[in-house]
Amino acid sequence: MIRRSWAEPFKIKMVEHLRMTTRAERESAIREAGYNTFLLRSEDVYIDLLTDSGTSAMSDRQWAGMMLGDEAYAGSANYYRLERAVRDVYGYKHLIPTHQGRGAEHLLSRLCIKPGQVVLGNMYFTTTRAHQELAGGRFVDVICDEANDPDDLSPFKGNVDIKKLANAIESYGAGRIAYFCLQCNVNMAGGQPISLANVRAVREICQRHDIPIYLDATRAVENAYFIKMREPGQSDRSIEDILLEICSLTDGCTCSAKKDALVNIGGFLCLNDDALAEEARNQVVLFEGLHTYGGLAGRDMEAMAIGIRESVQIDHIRARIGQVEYLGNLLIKAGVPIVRPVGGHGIFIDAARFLPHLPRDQFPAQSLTCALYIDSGVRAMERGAVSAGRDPDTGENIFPELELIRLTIPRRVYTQAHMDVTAESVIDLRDRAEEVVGLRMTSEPRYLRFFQARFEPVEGQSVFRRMPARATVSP
Ligand code: PLI
Repeated sequence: MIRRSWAEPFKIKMVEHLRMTTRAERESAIREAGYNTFLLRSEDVYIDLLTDSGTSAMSDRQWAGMMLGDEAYAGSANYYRLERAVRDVYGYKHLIPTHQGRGAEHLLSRLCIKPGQVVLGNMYFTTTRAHQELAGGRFVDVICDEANDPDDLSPFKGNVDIKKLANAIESYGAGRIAYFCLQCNVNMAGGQPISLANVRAVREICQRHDIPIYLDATRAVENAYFIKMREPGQSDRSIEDILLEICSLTDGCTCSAKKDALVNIGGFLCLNDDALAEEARNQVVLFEGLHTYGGLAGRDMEAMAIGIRESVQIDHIRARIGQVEYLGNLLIKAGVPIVRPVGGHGIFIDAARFLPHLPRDQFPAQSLTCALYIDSGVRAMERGAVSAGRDPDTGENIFPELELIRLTIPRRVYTQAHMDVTAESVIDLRDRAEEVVGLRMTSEPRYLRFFQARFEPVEGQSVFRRMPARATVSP
């Protein structure tokens, strides 16, 4: 049978113009931004692959829903529609809306972590771990070893290593473990999924030791798609069905609705336990807003309710992940070192291998994001030592096994031609990688330093050792 191509299940009704810049303008913009792509102005960016967070294009139905915002302070109709959508799609009993994912992480960490406790999980995420640490906890990683090998082709590299989990429970003692933090499509590992069989196994062992599991449901829909496509026995099930089963194996979730759920702002905490939910509803009023809006406008909740239902439609998810795969395949074909298999929300380039001449303490991934921006105006994100930050106990830099940059694909925003231009720029850079110099950090914020840290090249005035002689792909 001939395999047919996928195409987007939508057509474009409105466009947003992009400003074209010259290479000289980009050199100057990145210098002013302290060689940190987070500090660029978006008007200086051509193709913005910084993040898939809050950058989705909303549908006409979502925009129409915005007009149905009930902006009552208490008891907004949109809250109840959101509650129904979350119950239908994720299946949890109690919903506490928050302004975005980290609002939910803050609440969960305050509610469930006592100082000195540990949180186990399948790889850290930056904001999630920061809130666990602020609450006095420490994160312990029990992800499988395959997650740290960009070339390992295992289909579920987000899986928990059950042996590591059992060892951690034995060495810390169940009483010292606040909960298990279960990541889906593990972001820092390259968007790698976890299998349903693995979630069931984690549930079984945690239940035996009375350890609750809280899901980070931020990209759980995309994870459910990988389960359908890759896990034996799952191909006939719907995304909705698989997602409901994942959630049913956990005690609640935090979620950034800015990803899967196709909105520009929003998040939520879900809990099954009545008493814990009551406490969360009480505390949310201190930090986010009343428990029926959690920092969101009524219109935001309406857009989220609609986005949640759109997110599980198979045509949408197939095209979304298909586009990521398309870019990944262009780079794989050209021999660019990326994390494989291609994950759900972006392409992760192995910067340590891309720039092997740069030592880790010169932040090769950070340098590569700058070089890419200068070359073509494509904005990527560092996901290596800068993101990993410092050990909260020793203050030493953490050098994670993976030193990556992420080309993150916003949902329903860019075309295949944008992917082609991006791939051409990456491939061109790979061919003159030795021209890229390292960076030193000149200013380091205390929390989540990757957002606001500033850098300078270790030599010269640019991340390029010398201006390339040949023409580039300036858009
Ligand atoms: O950015 P928030 O506060 O809505 O969500 C935080 C958050 C929680 N979990 C996971 C897995 C995330 O990826 C996440 C945010 N991610 C961002 C901003 C990203 O660029 O990946």
